Amino acid sequence: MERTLILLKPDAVQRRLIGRVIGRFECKGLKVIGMRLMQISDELAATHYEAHQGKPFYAGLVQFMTSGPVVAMALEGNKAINVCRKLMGATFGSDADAGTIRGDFGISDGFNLVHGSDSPEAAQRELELFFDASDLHSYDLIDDKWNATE
Ligand code: DAT
Ligand code: MG
Repeated sequence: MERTLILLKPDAVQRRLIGRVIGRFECKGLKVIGMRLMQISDELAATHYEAHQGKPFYAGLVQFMTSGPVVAMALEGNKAINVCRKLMGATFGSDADAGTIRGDFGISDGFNLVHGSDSPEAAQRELELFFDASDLHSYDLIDDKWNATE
């Protein structure tokens, strides 16, 4: 089982899409093991997106991510990192396939609704940035058997 960090970005919150976006992840079989509505500080945005520092879109990205509350979620499931990236779709809304979150709910390139960790290393780093270990919950769901790896 893998864990990944998902952020519902300020545009998802502002556009009242929280429920529908979380529903996509739940429908697929991912388990919510942590969740918080929060305001990202400039410092947290800078750390989270440190790989993009110096790029032309960086300042706008930090401004966007700190412009209003986000929903941070820790999700768990079989190959969760890659599965969530596929559910999200391509980075830009204008490129993302229909059937994906970015493809179905937005057309903007920068305002693209969701973040998802892109590797096991990133997932571990990002989960630690957004959650204390005590705020991640291990629990059984009645359909765990049907979402198992085999
Ligand atoms: P992703 O969010 O799909 O992992 P990324 O990590 O490459 O994409 O970039 C982080 C965010 O930065 C992305 O969600 C939107 C924004 N972004 C990336 N490339 C951009 C670009 N060329 N112009 C504007 N915004 C961009
Ligand atoms: Mg990324």
